[in-house]
Amino acid sequence: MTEHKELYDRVFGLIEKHDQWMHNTINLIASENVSSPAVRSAIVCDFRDRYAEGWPGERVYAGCRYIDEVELVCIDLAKKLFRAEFADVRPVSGVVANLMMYTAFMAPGDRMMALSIAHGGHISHARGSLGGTAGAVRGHKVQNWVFDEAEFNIDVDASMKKIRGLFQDGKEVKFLLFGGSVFLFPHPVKEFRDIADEYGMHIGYDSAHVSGLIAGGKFQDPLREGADVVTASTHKTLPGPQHGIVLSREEFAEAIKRAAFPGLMSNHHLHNVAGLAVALAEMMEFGKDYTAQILKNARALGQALHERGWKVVAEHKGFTESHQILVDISETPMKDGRTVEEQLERANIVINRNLLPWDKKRGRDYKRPGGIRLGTSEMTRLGMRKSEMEAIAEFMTRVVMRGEDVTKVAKDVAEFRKDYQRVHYAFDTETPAYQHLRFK
Ligand code: DSN
Repeated sequence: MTEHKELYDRVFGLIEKHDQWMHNTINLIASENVSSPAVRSAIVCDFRDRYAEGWPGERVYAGCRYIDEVELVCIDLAKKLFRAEFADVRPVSGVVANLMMYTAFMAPGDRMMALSIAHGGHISHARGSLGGTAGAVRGHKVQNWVFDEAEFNIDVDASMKKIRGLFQDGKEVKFLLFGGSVFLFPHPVKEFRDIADEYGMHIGYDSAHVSGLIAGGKFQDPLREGADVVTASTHKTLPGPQHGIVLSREEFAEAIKRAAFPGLMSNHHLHNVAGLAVALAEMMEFGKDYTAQILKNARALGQALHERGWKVVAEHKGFTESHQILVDISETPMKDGRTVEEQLERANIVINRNLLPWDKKRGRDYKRPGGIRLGTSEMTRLGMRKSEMEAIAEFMTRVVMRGEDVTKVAKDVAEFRKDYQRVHYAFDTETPAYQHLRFK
């Protein structure tokens, strides 16, 4: 066997190992999900090898007759699901969707408001000194929303005052961006529509984490509340392929389309557009039930951890109104998010460490933050409900609070997971959730 064939086989061996591990694992990463067998079938189609620059019907490439039809179906489904006048399904990720939004609504260097990373903002919203996409790539001057840490939301009055102060100081603000990566409660979009009109600002909303919940009618409805543009990645609470989407009104369509092509993308991963179309159709059919259960599970997980002595953020507000909960683990025996993340992973429980708003004051950073973020989208998709959330809280408690042997817990987790191996809320509920479709 040649060295190259060995490496080739090794890659497939590692893929198999990963799939087997996922099969035995409780995945609580809030930004992930497991796509349906139908979505997975779509994204391995021949579209993956083709080019189709531009808008359907106006392509730069020949050979797109079926690709165009699929993209038009995808656009149509997106418009229906989100009740949007305009949808562009080309962004290849949530960050590219955000870049399309910045490009369409601002000139390089314009000033914008966004959530700081410590308060849940995404790196693509951040200023240049942090290497954030908005600042480092587009040159935007980023001012942060004033955040009410007790309410875990944007402080409307203080932020309004800040915006007026900026204008008084001659620092014009062009864009108000809502949304983020830690997103427990709906943001106050409608509260800012009047001030946006007064000063001629546009409103954007990054729904990457909550787009599935919005589609299911279970979170806020930013387009109805005053947002001019909504972006998303399509693989978090919306369980599609790794891709992006931009939703808006017809009046902004041309600027957004130009930002996609020729602005930011040559090709736009056509197989994922096919996968997204399938995912959107499944959301139309099953999205309401799916998202209702995600929310119930997030609150149930928060409650179950709280009852076991964990400090879950925003207890007085029922912990969350989304798929996520945030937990301050600084007073647990493990003390920092990285250790908790590593030990839980050894016990077959995958979560991510997360900065808390008050971490910086306590001398912590993202490497050893005081928090963890948990999401219920993927486990809900496997058919789990309240009692399973209690079981998950118990597994986590055994590892983090009681210091039990992680290999013993890992075995118990794998045993528990045996009963949850199919994707629910989908047209095909028979194909195993983590089966690798390999052509031989
Ligand atoms: N950074 C990801 C998250 O976990 O929120 C999204 O890109």
